[in-house]
Amino acid sequence: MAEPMANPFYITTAISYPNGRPHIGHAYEAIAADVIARFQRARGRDVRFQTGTDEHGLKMAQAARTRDITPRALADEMSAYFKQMCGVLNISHDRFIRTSDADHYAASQAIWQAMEANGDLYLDRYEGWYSVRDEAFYDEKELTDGEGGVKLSPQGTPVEWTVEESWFFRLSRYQEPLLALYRDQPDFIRPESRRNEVVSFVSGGLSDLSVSRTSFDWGVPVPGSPGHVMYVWVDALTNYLTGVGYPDGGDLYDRYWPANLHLIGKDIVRFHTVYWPAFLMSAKLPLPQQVFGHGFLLNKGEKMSKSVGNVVDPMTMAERYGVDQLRYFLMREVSFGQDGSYSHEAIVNRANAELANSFGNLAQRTLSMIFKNMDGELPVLDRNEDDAALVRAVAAACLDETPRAFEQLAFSIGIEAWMKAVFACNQYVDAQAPWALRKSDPERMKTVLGTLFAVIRDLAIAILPVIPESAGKLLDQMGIAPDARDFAAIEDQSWYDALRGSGYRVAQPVPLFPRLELEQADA
Ligand code: ME8
Repeated sequence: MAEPMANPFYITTAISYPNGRPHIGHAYEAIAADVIARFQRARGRDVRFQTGTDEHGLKMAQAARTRDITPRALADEMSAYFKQMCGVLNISHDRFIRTSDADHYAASQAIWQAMEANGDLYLDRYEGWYSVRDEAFYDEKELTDGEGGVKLSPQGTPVEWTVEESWFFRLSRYQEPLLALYRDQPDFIRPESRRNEVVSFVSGGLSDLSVSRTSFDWGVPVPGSPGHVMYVWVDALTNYLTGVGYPDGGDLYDRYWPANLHLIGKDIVRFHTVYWPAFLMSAKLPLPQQVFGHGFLLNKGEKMSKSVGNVVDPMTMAERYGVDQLRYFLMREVSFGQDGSYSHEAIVNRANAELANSFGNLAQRTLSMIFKNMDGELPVLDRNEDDAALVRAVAAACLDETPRAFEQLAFSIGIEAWMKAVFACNQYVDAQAPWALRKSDPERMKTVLGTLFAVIRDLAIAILPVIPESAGKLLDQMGIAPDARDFAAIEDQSWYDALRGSGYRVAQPVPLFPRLELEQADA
């Protein structure tokens, strides 16, 4: 077993704008980060996992104004839904940060002062294009013409001409250091396609960045500059530092900074791979190891939007399909890093075929045959070559192929390897036909079922990061202790005899995955 507290791993999601309720894209990111966090814990790493809400800025201020409430009241109300979503989806975060938290103001002001001390902040007048929806400034050359003479950002959102006094960050100074970073740390931006976009953007030259606003006051006050609040992205990005105790330092900071992975969506890669490392360099702080920009989820191939009316509430989906079915589908179906599509049919078919019919059925029939035909008692194993081949195939998937893919964040590939091992088990059941052996060769039946019990335990541990509740319930039924559910446990060969010797008996198993109905009102 790995040493406790060895090898820290700090992972963060983006912090979401709580200007409305969470949508399935937010759920997707939280689930992916949770799978990574659980996977790394099972690898023996000392994981810290942070998620939360990004509460300042004009977008929040405007959303609050349309409802005639304060931005803080809107943030309180909506942030609670994001927190609730994390609970429902079984997200194992260590901290849910809100940028309105007091320690976050202190951290944002500290990084500001560090950048100022480095000579990177100056006061000037901002004149240019701003998109409230993206909370982003754009150069004229990036814009396109929309309908009715409206100018649009590269994200397709309307921009407004803005003129105000502003603090500027000398981003232009950081072009060379950033290009050197992308060169020296080739994995800093993943996937490759996002890296190429950023390299080409930065190679084109960087303008200084407007980093304060005077036209509204919903933000972190700029130290020593009354009337200015920080540009929302300065404080938003700093959340990753706040969560580990910056600027005071201490145990959390020493263990977890720099972060190992910022997991974010593809639309905000520029903020995380250009602005954020530049701010950190300016403040003389170590840089995160990696920023991964995942793809977008599309509803039947279409972008979600409130006006199209296809924004799906993840809580409703979890209730309809089951939390683990939803988690499994999202990680299995979408090639991580690319956009992916979901539909009622696709979720139902995937959950039924792979969770209910393949893995669930394998576990159900094995445990119930041991319960009925063997009084629940695990046999002494006398394995032949067929049995050994199955054990090898499952071990190869659970200890090698699946974790290797997960380490690379190639979840669909890792789950596919796991599923192949499940298929191999089902083929083995069909070929060995333990129900027939019951009469013809009861000793052989026992070995077959004991072998299946052993490999199902490995399969359940390997898939635990993806479907923690149902794989956990299965392991409970199998008498596997919660502290023996990691990759080190899979490698340990002594568990089976220990469990057999402990007097453990298989009870009547409880089904794990109900079959979902396809013919229902469409989602
Ligand atoms: O961008 N599919 O917040 P946000 C997948 N506050 N992911 C999606 C998605 C979709 N359809 N739509 C959005 C913000 N996301 C900022 C982040 S971080 C310091 C500040 C992802 O609520 C999006 O890419 O608009 C982002 O990673 C996250 O959801 C929150 O988006």
